[in-house]
Amino acid sequence: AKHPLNSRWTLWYTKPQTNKSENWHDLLKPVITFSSVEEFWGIYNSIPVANQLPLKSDYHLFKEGIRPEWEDEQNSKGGKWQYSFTNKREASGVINDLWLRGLLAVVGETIEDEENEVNGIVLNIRKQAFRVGIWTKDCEDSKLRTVGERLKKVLQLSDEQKVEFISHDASNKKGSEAQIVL
Ligand code: M7G
Repeated sequence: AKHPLNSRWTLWYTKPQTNKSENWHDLLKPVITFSSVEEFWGIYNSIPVANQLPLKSDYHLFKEGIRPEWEDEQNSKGGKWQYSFTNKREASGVINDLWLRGLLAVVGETIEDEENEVNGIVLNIRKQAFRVGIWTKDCEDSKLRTVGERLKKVLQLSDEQKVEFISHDASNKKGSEAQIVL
């Protein structure tokens, strides 16, 4: 028997832009939707691990029905908790495990209690960093703190390694600053 997850999840992939005529929407595609622990592992074991992905690609794991875009109405009032691993040489040894811990905390819904604030998790592979972000429905400080604190634990960060919360509104403006730092 399969062990059902509490929610259904869709894995998305953003492939790197290879020419300037390709826009965000051409590059972002759903890969697969699943709803059991066994399906999760089957998928996880058949896709490239984090440190084998090409530069400028992303993984996104979101609740079914929510597109991993600011424009989706479930995201538009929200934002993201994020951490950037800027020492890529050092991080490439741990990012596979940390990303898996992130995925498990999201599909197992241990990243929050009963707030139902988390829409998904994103991994960005960039030249300067591996970046992990948890996308939330709202920007209300009181509801968000738990998620930020849990993200720090999931990513095994020290007290000095700060996660920051940025609303999607703010990240669409240049020179945006984090609204909360933990
Ligand atoms: P990024 O991947 O969040 O960060 O955004 P990066 O600057 O480290 O690569 C890169 C670019 O992708 C943005 O400037 C947008 O052009 C596009 N983009 C990213 N996201 C998450 C969205 C989105 O949700 N909606 C739209 N329309 N474009 C996006």
